[in-house]
Amino acid sequence: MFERALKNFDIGYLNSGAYAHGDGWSPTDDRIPFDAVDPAQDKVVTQIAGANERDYERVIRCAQAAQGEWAVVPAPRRGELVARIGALAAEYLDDLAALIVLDTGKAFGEAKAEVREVIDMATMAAGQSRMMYGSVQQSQRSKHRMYDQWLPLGVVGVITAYNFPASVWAQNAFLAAIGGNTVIWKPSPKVPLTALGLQRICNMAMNELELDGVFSLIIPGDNNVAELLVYDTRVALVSFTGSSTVGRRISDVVGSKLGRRYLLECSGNNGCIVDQTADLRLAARSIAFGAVGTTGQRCTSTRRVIVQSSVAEPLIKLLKEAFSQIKVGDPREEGTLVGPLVDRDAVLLFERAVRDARDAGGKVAFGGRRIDRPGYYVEPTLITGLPHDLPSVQKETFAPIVYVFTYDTIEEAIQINNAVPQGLSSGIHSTDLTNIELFLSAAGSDCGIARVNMGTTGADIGAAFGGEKETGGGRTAGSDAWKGYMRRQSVCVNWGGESPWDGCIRL
Ligand code: UN1
Repeated sequence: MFERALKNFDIGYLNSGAYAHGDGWSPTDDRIPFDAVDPAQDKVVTQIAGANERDYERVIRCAQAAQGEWAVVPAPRRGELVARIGALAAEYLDDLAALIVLDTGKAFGEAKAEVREVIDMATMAAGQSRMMYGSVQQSQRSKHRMYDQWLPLGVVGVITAYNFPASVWAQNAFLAAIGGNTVIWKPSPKVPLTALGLQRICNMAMNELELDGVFSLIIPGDNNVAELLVYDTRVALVSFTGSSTVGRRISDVVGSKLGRRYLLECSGNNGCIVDQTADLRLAARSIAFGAVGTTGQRCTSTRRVIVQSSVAEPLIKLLKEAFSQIKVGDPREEGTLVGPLVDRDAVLLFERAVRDARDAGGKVAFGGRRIDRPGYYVEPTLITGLPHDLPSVQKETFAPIVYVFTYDTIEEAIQINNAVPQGLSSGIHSTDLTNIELFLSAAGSDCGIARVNMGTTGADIGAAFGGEKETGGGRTAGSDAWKGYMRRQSVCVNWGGESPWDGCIRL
């Protein structure tokens, strides 16, 4: 299946790392190649000729030239292009999922779910393309009509992380495209295969519909070329998914030029409160998957369980039971729920977080070790007995580690939930209406996402996705997130043939 996926997407031994529509794929010679590594086996799958500065220049020029034409294509027709990409993603679902597995090592079922998210995003964006409404306002002037309209921004740069190599691009790129923007994608070089596959699908759709230059790709092996996109004033909006450290730099650089925009979806550090009225089995199931799904490498992963003291013991017991059922292994093997971490560095960060916890007096209640086999495997890990304000708990470690804290009052639980610099996702497991409503009130969770009796991961694309504080404040995906990719214009039309100056100016 993996061989077939590579073949179907024309992925060979050395692959071009840049595509500009109208100009095609960049040459591979004279570029510094880098490896595409399968983390499940620690094996090189193929190589990418890292895009260089000249490639970037070609890509931005083509994207800019195409944008003028794309902006005046009727929005529903733009939606048709996105819908076609969605239909092709459905046709190539297994192949795309195979590329995601090769890139990330996530379980095949999870990879397929990610492709489905791409398809769903396409369906939603295509529908949205007919519903980019602006409101009508009441003018105080006689015979004047006043309304909002939404117009394209220009070229949009989309920088994505390794953990969701397909869906995060779709969340951004499809909304940007229906909004009349052309899109340059800069994926993480850790996951180049999925990007190559999706670009080929975009090319098929663009050729079929004769709508050129909307989606292009740049995969540099080093950050200097990626920085060009961030500094380039020809790029109107930079949407970035990744760490808060990089997000902060992007906000500094992009924000320093007034008129340029950024949309940030950075680190999470997500808490899940479990009170004494909760269905503990349901809580344990959703916490377990929230902690270990995608090997804990989601910005929405459940990292902190905040449990009422009286139910801490039974919940920890259930969590251990759940963790012991989770099959960690090669994503190709039947029944694997958790694959490897993305690379060796990620394993070192996991080990450091466990060491920090032990040094601070924490108890490793489950897991805590790397697994001795080729590839970057670690055990799902449960840690208890730490103070919630420990520095290593305050930062995001992309690994399947969950910390358990206890509390006495619900106010205390909410305070612990909010006492981290990040503000992406949060949850409460409870059957007490007052506790639930307090958690959802202005005195409750300070995060962009609040979940009741469910896990912190697995965002529904129909909702806006993103978070507060160091998560960066951006929103992608559903609800009215499309507005973030457009500019608002307040229009006023005088249709009466009179002006307020008629009394003093006679012409
Ligand atoms: C991310 O982890 O960077 O809802 C974003 C979820 C995923 C998150 C993707 N769609 O858990």
